Amino acid sequence: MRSLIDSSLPASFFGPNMHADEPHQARLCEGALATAAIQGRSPSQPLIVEYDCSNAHQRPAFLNSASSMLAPANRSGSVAVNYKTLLCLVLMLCAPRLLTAQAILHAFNWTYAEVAAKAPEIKALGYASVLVSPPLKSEGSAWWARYQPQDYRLIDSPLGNTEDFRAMAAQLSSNGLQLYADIVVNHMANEAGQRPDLNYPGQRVLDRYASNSAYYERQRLFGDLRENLLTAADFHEARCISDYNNVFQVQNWRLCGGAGDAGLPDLNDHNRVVAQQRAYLQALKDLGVSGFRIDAAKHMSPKQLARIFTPDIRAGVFVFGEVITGAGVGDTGYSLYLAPYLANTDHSAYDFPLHSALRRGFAFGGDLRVLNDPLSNGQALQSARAVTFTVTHDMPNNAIFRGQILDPVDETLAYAYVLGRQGGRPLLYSDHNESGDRRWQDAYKRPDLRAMLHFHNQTLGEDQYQLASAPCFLMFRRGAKGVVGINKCGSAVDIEINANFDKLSWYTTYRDVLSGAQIRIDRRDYRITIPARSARLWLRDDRKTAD
Ligand SMILES: [Ca+2]
Repeated sequence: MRSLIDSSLPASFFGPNMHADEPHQARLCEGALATAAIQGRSPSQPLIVEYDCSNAHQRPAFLNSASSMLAPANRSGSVAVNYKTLLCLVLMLCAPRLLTAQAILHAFNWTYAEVAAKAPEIKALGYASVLVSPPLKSEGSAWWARYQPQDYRLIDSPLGNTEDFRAMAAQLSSNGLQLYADIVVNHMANEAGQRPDLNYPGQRVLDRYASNSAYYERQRLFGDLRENLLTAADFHEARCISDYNNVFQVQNWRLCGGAGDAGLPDLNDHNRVVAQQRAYLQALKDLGVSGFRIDAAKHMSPKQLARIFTPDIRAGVFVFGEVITGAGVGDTGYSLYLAPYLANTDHSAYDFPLHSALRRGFAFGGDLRVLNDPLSNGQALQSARAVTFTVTHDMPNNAIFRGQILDPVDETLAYAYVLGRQGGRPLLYSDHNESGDRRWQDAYKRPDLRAMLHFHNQTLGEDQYQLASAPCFLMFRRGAKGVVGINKCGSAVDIEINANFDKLSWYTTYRDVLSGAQIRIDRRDYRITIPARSARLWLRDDRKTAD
């Protein structure tokens, strides 16, 4: 039984979200600077504003109405300036200049000791944060067993225990890296084959705690390990989801594997349950976690999510949900799940709409122009809330998702797009060959991905402007600092750009971070070549220019 099976997926995804700016800005004004300060960054790090605030639900007045910034003071019509609000506005206007690296390494199924040992290398490669697999009590060596929680009052699994996790958090922090945790709060482990009750952890695990209490007490995050964390009253009805267009079923019934599988017991949102979950999340924050990936967020109601992610839990952390949807605006799947998630939370989300556009654009016979401006035509999430990717851990490892894996060359070209474009927080996947493909094993340190990360980090905050596009190729610039060219077809393309009216620097070397190839604009109609099936990410070589 795999934990994330979703049989509702049609062949393509697409869909817009235009909700994002308001909470994004609101959070910035509510406490972004304070957040940066409390996240324990080393003094050598630039100030990072991640739009994580102490209370994202308290909108500054001016976001509700610009006119409210000037509050009427008396009947003569004079006004009193709200200086706090004015400061917020100034900070908001300055925000793009405070951006720095955001790329997330998904250290999928890595032990916490491995993550700790590689922290300096991960930092040097250009990542900003590391997403680790679920820190909780779980058993079994298969990767999917990490998504079958037995208890979350402690961390103890083949990936490591609380002590390992704490050591990893310290290593990441000392290397200037953020720690994000994959959290599983929709369901508990399917142990129907072992026992008939719904006590978590089961008696066998409780007995183990008791038999080695000194060890387990060292791993304890909160609560009393002599008692159960959860009992039967904490779960929804024991029925399997059968209709993925039925929101009630999807959010209240069990994810099941079919063929009589009992499924994953689905948690309700009663006070006792959400209190335990908030204690868990707070404990992770206390250990140094500053981001949460919400596993199976699609299967949790907005009300349940709101009860868990209260303002105190939400404060100071980046949160993104896994809401796998099968289409965009006008489509049932998008409108039933992803749109409500974005409308009812201030979380970010996996940008499945953009992944759909990537798959359509890079498909044989597909037209890359779908990637010209996918936000404007509803094929990407708003940048501030988008976690972008070319592959998720489910795609190689869950048979039902393997159809979404891109051709290897296309995946690399898609990475060039994701890391070359403006906006979104890229998530890069690296495993230990759990799928057997050998394709993503240690992908985190691929030289081409490292080069693209460098381009991404060097061009943060720079505007994106389309220079040319056709079914086979795309070319856009990033401010005056970079140019991205992607040619997915089997022959080289020569692209002529009019350099007269654009901001690219003339008589200046731009060097491709992948191949070292150079361009140097010296005429209005300048021709740039992109070889077959390749990407170029030319970065202005500021060491040799004085423009
Ligand atoms: Ca549920």
